[in-house]
Order: sequence, then C-alpha cells, then structure tokens
Amino acid sequence: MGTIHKTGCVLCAQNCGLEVEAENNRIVKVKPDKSNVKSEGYFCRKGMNIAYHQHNADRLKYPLKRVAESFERISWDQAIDEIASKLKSIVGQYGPRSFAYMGGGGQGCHLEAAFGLRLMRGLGSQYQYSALAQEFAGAFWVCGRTHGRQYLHDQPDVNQTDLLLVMGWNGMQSHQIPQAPRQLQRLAKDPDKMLIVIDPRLSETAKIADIHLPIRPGTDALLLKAMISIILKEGWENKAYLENHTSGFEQVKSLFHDFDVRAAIKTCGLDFDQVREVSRLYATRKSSLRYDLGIFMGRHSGLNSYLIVILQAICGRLCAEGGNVINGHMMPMGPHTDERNPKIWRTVATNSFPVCGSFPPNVMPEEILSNHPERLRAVIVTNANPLRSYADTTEYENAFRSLDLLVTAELAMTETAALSHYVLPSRTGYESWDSTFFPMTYPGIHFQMRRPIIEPDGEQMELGEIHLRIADKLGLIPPIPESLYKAAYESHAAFANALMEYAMTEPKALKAMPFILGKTLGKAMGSVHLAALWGMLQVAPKSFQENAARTGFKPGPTLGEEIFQQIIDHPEGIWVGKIDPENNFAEIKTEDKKINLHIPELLDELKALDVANEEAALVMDTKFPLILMAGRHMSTNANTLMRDPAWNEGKRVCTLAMHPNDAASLKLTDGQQVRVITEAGSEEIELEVSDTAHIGHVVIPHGFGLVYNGRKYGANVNRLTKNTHRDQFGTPIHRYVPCRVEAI
Ligand SMILES: Nc1nc2c(c(=O)[nH]1)N[C@H]1C(S)=C(S)[C@@H](COP(=O)(O)OP(=O)(O)OC[C@H]3O[C@@H](n4cnc5c(=O)[nH]c(N)nc54)[C@H](O)[C@@H]3O)O[C@H]1N2
Ligand SMILES: Nc1nc2c(c(=O)[nH]1)N[C@H]1C(S)=C(S)[C@@H](COP(=O)(O)OP(=O)(O)OC[C@H]3O[C@@H](n4cnc5c(=O)[nH]c(N)nc54)[C@H](O)[C@@H]3O)O[C@H]1N2
Ligand code: SF4
Ligand SMILES: [Mo]
Repeated sequence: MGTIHKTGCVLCAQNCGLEVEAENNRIVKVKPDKSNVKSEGYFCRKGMNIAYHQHNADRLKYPLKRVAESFERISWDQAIDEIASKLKSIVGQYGPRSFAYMGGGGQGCHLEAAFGLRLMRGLGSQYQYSALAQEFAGAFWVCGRTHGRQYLHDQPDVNQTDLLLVMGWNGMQSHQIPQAPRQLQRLAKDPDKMLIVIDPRLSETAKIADIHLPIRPGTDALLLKAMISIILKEGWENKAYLENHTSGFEQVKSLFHDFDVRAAIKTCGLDFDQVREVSRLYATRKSSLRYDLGIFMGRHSGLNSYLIVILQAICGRLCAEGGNVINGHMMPMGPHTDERNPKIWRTVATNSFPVCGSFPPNVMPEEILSNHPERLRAVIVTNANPLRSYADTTEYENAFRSLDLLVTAELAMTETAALSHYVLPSRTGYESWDSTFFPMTYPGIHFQMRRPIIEPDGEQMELGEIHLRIADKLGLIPPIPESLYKAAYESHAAFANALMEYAMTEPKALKAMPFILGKTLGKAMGSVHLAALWGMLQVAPKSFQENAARTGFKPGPTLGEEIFQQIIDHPEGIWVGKIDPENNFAEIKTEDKKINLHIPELLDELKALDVANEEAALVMDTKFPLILMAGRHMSTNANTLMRDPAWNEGKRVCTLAMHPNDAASLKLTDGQQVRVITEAGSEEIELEVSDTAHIGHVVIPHGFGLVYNGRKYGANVNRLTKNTHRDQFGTPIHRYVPCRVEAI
C-alpha cells in the first residue's frame, strides 16, 4: 500500500480532482476525488491513466546540448551560461524582436507563465506565442470589442439553463466545462430541459441530444445569419434587453433584413421548419449556448463568434440567469492587447497581432524564415510541442532548423526537443507546485494548487526556476539585500514588510518581482511557483478581493495571506471567490457598460455572407474533393500529453473516419490502409467506415504520429495542415481542410 495524495489531473482544462496512490515513487493507482468541489468525484479515462503521462521512456533527467546530430549531457550551470550568453548576443545584435517565448499555455501548469513572460519582457520582447491563439483568437478578439476586454469570456450557466444550444463542441468526449458528460446527460434526460446540437457528425454529444442539426461543414455563419433573421422577422427578439443592455444594434440590424433565409438553410443542408423551431426555442426559453473548435477552427471563425454574440444579445441571453454568463477569475487568462493600441507589436513578416497577449503559432514559421532584418532567431519553448501540435509540421521543421537558438524545456524528449540546441529537463505537474488559471466555474471561482507527490529522479527543475536562472544570468534581476533573504525564513509577515521596503528603494524591483520572490521566498518554500502564487495573492485586484469576500474571506490587508493558507491547507482545492450572480452585467467593461454589437472590421464579411457567395466558395477543387476535419478531441488522445502509447493498447485509436457512401464511391473498405493528400503533404492511415461521419467529410484525430521506442503510433495530422491555411487572426482552419483519399 502506497501513500494517497489529493491532486488534480493535468490532461485537460477541467483539472478534475484526483486521489493518486504513489508507491516507490511511482503512480500506481488513481481514483476521482469526491472532495474536490469542482469535479465532485468526476473524472474520465485520461485522468485514470495519468501514470502514462508521468512515467515514460522519453522522460528527461539532465540538461542536454546538441552536438552535431546527437545530444550530450551538460551541467545546469553550463546550460544556463551558454543559453544566456547566446540570447544576449542575438538580442544585442538583432534587437528584441528576434526573440520569442512560446509558452505559458498548457492544460495543467500555468505558473511558469509568471516567469516566462517576465523573461520575455526583460529581453524587451512582446512575442508570446501560445495554443490560445490557434483556437480562441477570433472569439477573444470579438469579446474585446463586445464585452470590452479580450479576457472576458462568457460560458453557459449550465446549472440554471433550460436549453443548451451546442455548436461545434463535443463535450461528451472533450469536456471543456466541469463534469461535462454528467451535465449534458442531465439536460438530455430531463423532460423539462433541452439539448440541441449543431454538428455535421453524429458526435457522441449529438447522439444524446433532443435535436441534432447535421449541418453541412463550414456553413455555420450562414445558419447563424438565418437564425438571427428569423428571430427578427418573427419579432421574437427581446426589445427591452436590446434597449437597456446593448449598443450599436441599430448600425447592424439592416444586414439581417431581406436575407434569403430559406435558400441559406438549404445551403446548410438543413430543414427550414426545424431551424425555425430551434430559433424559436432559443429565443423564447431560458437558453444558453456553447461553441467550440468546430466553430473556432472553422470557416468564418471570427465572424461566427460575432454572430453568436448578436444572437445571444437579441434574445437577451448574455449576463442573464441560465444564459451565458461571464465567469470570475483569480487571474485573467491573458491581458487585453487591443491591436489598435500602437504600443502593441505586430510581427515583421506577416503583420500579425496578439489577442489576449498571445501571437498565433501558425505564423511563426514565416516569422523565422523571412529575410526581414528583425526576423525571429531565438525561441524558448515551454509547455508546448509545436512540432506535433501546431499546423504544418514540415514547415515548422524547416523553420526551427534555421533558428540561431532553440531552447526547449520539457518533461520528455518530444519532437520539438529533438530539434533543439538545448533541452532542459522540467518537473511534471506531479513533481512540482503548480496550477492553472482556467476560469470555468460560475458563480464560484475555484482554485487548486497541486503539490509535489513524486520525487524527480534526475536534475529536473520547476519550469519557473528555469526561466529565473536564465533571467538571473542575463542580469535581469536587481541586487537583493541579505535582509530580504533572511526575512523569507522568518515569517510571511516579516517577509512582506521587508519586500515592501526593498521595492520602495529599488526601482527595478517591480518588473522583476516574480524573480525576486522566487530567489528569496521561493528558496525558503522550496518552490518558486509557490512563492509566485503568494506574491499574486498579496496584490490581488479589488474586484477579486470583493469576490473573495463573497465566499467568506475577511477583506483587508491579511486577505491574501488568508487565502494562501486555505489553498495550502486544502490540497483538494477550494472556492476562492464568488462572482455576484445578481449583477453579471457589472463584468462588461465597454465604455458605455453595454454589450457593443457594432464591430466595423467584420461588417464587410457579414454583408458578403449570402447564398451566392457561399455556394461559390464551397465548391470543392476536383483535386481535393473531400473536407478533412484535421483533429478530433476524443477519449483516446490528450493533445500530445500522453507519451507512453500503452494507455491505448488494444484500441482502434487513429483512423480516418468516412461515411459509407463516400467509401462506396471510392471503392474503399473498412480497415484498409489509405493515403490522405492535402496541399501540405500526405499521410497513410487506416480507414474506418462510419455512419457517424457526414457525407463529404472525413476525420482524423490530432496528437498521433508519435514515435515511441522506435515505433510510430498513428498518423500525424499536422503533416496534412498548411500553416498558411488560416484566418485573419492567424487561427488554423483545421476543421475545413480540402483533401483527397486514395487506396494504397
Ligand atoms: N479527450 C480529449 N479531450 C480534450 C482534448 C484532447 O486532446 N482529448 N483536448 C482539449 C482541448 S485543448 C480542447 S481545445 C478541447 C476541444 O474540444 P472540442 O471543440 O469539443 O473538440 P472537437 O473534437 O474539435 O469537437 C468539435 C466538434 O465540432 C464538430 N465540427 C466539425 N466541423 C464543424 C462545422 O463546420 N460546424 C459545426 N457546427 N461543427 C463542426 C466536430 O464534428 C466535433 O464534434 O478538447 C479538450 N479536451
Ligand atoms: N491539426 C490539429 N492540431 C491541433 C488540434 C487540432 O484540433 N487539430 N488541437 C489543438 C489544440 S486545441 C491545442 S490546445 C494544442 C495543444 O498543443 P500544445 O500547446 O503543444 O500542448 P500539449 O500537446 O498539451 O503539450 C505539449 C507539451 O507540453 C509538455 N508539458 C506538459 N506539462 C509540462 C510542464 O509542466 N512543464 C514542461 N516543461 N512541459 C510540460 C508536454 O510534455 C508536451 O510535450 O494542440 C492543437 N493541435
Ligand atoms: S482529462 Fe480532463 S476531464 Fe478527464 S480527468 Fe483529466 S481533467 Fe478531468
Ligand atoms: Mo485546445
């Protein structure tokens, strides 16, 4: 019998509570943790198999340096010295735009971002690239305009809603809200509630829905425009809400008049009466809406997000009970980086801008391969595996091979690590203090700090400490007085006083704060991540303090310390705050405090959205007659986080799903090997004939193509995606990749 620890899952944004049994420094058994107030004893088969993520043959133990075509073990001192001196010389010679930090994202470990972003800023750069900008960029950008800040995202108030309308989200497999399958099944089974799913495939979520609209792939914008037109024409809109809580609708309203609704719905491959009924239900019931990658990574991604806000607003469903609500947060997922602000950088080769602080990974290869004098030359990658995760593996390989410096801090020898000049071994989410800042709950705000439950069996460091050491070598940390180090060992109160004194006399202290905390308090605590959390809580903004007071924390100067102690005392996680459910509109941060429905930059695309233009755009090239859904989030993948494929042994996991009619016309049969060809490349894969597929639409899950112990597991779908197949925000159009399929 080993020791049982309360912790959380690091494999998706839900971070369900887990009870993990560790024996001889290995995870031997995992159970869901009933005492976690967010997940309440829910977990999925990924969480159950977390040991395959933690223990695998590719784990890194020591810093490595590439020498010719292989790696040589070096000391931490040598690694940090060499990396810092190369960074200094590259940034010194070519300027701060030559450096990018690709990190801070991830599913389980966000505390490194406090350090990585400081290192990036210390070098003078604004280039943070992360996964956020390959999925949510369009939606977050729209939130910036409609809600006033790019980090204000609305989610369905699932507990109170009577009707959940789902677009391009397969929560039964992908989750994305706490205990998603439980919640979806509850809505589907309750005769007084409804689940409506708009998805080309008969997804696992569509299967249990009250109504499934099997939309033609890529036509959601047309459908949304039609639904809004129907609602306005029938007079089902909420006029009082529009008057009191929105602005700008007068400027866009006319675009929905005289729209050929019947023809549009026909182009979507749907039935007019059914769409009219769904529109009526959504407009007249206590409804909410959840959309995801089927929309985010689809055609008209940004426009769809805009249309969804308009749909919600005309029906009065935003910031309303049982509708879509804005969650509270302990820390926003990123800053509001409005590209109209001249201080916000654009990239040199593709003129791309960040959304919520993050630049789009899709443009990075061009930014590296450009011949602009300020092109990207040095990249630090953490918490990401661009060589299998991001679009166009082949182009990424070309780009990364031509960098002057590529440093990857990783748990395992990933595809990205294998191409790097330096590989730095990092502790896993079970070997370090760490957490995420995903605001997924409402009205409560949940927080859990995971603690080390496994001893690192090498020289692995916390990711934040790796950034700290590089920053220190670069001279980015001002001198710290001995008294501050000493105070860190005395008490938090003594430390807080000493820190305040120091910050008043040292002008550089504020900007280097995470590093200073890490070097002093982090040393005393044995974790730089934990020290950063303590620091964040001491300077929590007023809005968070109010939310914390609502859960019973005492407002005042000791609030941060009190919350910190509660977090430490409760490894299962706690409610750290509660947003005011009576006044969700208070979260809207536009100038007039109303939901702004007029986005000039999207009006041309909205005007041009009609049946004639769409029918023309939807005609497939004869070379590529099928639509590939490049990536599917299912119970047998976890992005690229599972290194040991044994967790899927005996399962049919990476196939090309195709409708029986398409298979028949191509004379293909289930189980045979086929070749899928796109503009980016080709991959061989096993065919799975499935009537869950939509005609003309084929599906490959992402995250495969891993080579483990010399054997390749499945096809890497990102060999089939082109980095330039993206929208105006840099988001890949992974859900609409033209392809053809041939027998081998
Ligand atoms: N098991 C598992 N769970 C995961 C992950 C994982 O790798 N594995 N990854 C996590 C991450 S990082 C994310 S972002 C989420 C993603 O979670 P989801 O967004 O739910 O993932 P997808 O599988 O892309 O599902 C989207 C749905 O959109 C549909 N779709 C495709 N094209 C269209 C279209 O044109 N219109 C409409 N309306 N629908 C369309 C698809 O058929 C699919 O059912 O999953 C998270 N959860
Ligand atoms: N074609 C296609 N591609 C896709 C998708 C798709 O639908 N289609 N889905 C995409 C989506 S939604 C997402 S979010 C991305 C995610 O893609 P990525 O951002 O690459 O994230 P992951 O695959 O989750 O994890 C990447 C690496 O982080 C490392 N890691 C995890 N925790 C830690 C840590 O604490 N420290 C360090 N140093 N490393 C750590 C893991 O070992 C892993 O190698 O993939 C995307 N890729
Ligand atoms: S993968 Fe996601 S849903 Fe599954 S146990 Fe982990 S956190 Fe929970
Ligand atoms: Mo994602």
